[in-house]
Amino acid sequence: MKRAWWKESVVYQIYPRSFCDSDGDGIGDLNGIRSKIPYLAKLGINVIWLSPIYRSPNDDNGYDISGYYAIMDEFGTMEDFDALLAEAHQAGIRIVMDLVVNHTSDEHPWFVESRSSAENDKRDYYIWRPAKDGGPPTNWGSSFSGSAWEWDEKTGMYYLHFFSKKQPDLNWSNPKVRDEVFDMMTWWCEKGIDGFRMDVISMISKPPEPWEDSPTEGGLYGSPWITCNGPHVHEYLQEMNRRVLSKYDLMTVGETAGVTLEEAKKYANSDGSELDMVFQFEHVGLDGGLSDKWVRRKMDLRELKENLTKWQVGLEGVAWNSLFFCNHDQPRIVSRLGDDSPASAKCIATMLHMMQGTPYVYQGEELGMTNCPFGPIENYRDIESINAYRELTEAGLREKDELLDCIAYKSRDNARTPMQWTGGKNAGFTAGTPWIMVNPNYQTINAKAELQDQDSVFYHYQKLISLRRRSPWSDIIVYGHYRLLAPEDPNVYSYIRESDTGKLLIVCNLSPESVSFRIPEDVQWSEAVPIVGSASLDRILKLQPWQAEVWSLV
Ligand code: TEU
Repeated sequence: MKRAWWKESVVYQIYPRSFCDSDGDGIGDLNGIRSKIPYLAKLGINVIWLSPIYRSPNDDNGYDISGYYAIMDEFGTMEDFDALLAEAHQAGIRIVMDLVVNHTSDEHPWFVESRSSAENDKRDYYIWRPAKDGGPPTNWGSSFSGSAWEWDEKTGMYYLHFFSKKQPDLNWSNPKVRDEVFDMMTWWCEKGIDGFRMDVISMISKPPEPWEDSPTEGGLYGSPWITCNGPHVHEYLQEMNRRVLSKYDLMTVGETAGVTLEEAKKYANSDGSELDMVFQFEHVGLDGGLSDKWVRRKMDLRELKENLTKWQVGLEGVAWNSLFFCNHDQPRIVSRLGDDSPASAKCIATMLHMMQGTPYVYQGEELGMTNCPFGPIENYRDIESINAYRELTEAGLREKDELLDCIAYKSRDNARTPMQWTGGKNAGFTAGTPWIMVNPNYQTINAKAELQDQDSVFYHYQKLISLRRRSPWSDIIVYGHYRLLAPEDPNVYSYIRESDTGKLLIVCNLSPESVSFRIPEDVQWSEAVPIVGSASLDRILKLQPWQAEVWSLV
């Protein structure tokens, strides 16, 4: 298997708006991030993925870009970015930018021109269509509720937006759009960045025309996810690779909503013609996926083991996995799969970080930060949650309290509460008024307290990262073969990792109960050396709630 720095890395995702505010405006910023480089170096990560920092009106918190060559006013200046990049590189940490090119903000100059007249030379930078039967061209819905088509009075046509109406979709079939995007990517690469996370990159090639309505699946509109994995998406990415990516030493990861294992083998194939890896979402859809997000189904461990194993085995030697449960769009995994306890946070982390693939740690995950008790809908800030609540209750499709309970469990805002640095005012995030409420548990869950506690979640993540990046078992953890054990066990996730340099056994009791677990007879057990945890070496293990163990078997 080809070796690469990005396969041997651990990535830390920063949502700048909520990470660290240096100037007291209640919003995180680049200088705040720079002040935390020593903290990140101590954790041991070696790549930062920055959620968008470009100029934006923040209809979708930066995922609506109005200027690709400028820094968002609230986050600072281009000089602040240059200083951050230099300091991160000085600390041995690479910086990967968030590339949002499926759509722009409606305040981007391209769209301002495009909507100014049907004859404007940027008209075809976006997707305009006439009304059909007096209404939108299709029944497609936006991921943020409402129709995916917005009527524009000035030129008497609709434009397409699979996200908010302030996020018009770019027309990737227009070679001038591809030229603009590739030029912008080159400009950032020439500044010395180390890669891109590509926002909804599986959506850039729209379905073949003529466009038809899509199934409403019990909702008011057709699913927006029909546009995933479109007919030309791989052509566009191969062109991007030829014209930009192949010219630099980059890490690239595609956010590929709706991707299947077979499609992932194309996006992240090991011949290097497209991307290095993708984010797939099947595992985080097991308790309610893209189309039925607002449910509170429990994540079943056997289903989770089956799905993660499918990806571990399916991509081995063919492509590369990204390993995540948390990001700025997902609720906190310690609340979703764990029971909010530090023990459950550590157990889940061990289960994930010993797998094959590049792990992603989302800000606060290394502290065991939990979902937030927001209460009324007025305390939320996320356009997706707010719009869903309004649309589904006004249409009578969902009862208010029941839907609010689901939003409390799944809202993206659970991941966007301020990073908890201390037990002091606003958790040490800002000296001002935070843009979103601070999780009330900040006095018990915060970086300052955990840095003083060798048994904290922070030091457990530090150990897992160290095992992967610089230990006698690094080669097995990064490149070793994965083999699932005990697929039917409802509480324990156990698997083997092995390469020609050795073999590891991982056993995680992902339940709040004490359980027994029999080490399979074919596992050679007598010389096992514990490297995480310290269970006895009996063949029948007595595991405490959330107990996770890793042994070297040879
Ligand atoms: O997310 C794409 C996406 O599918 C999200 O809607 C996500 O899957 C969903 O919220 C989970 O329930 C990307 C960005 O990560 C997200 O923050 C942006 O809002 C979105 O694209 C539009 O840029």
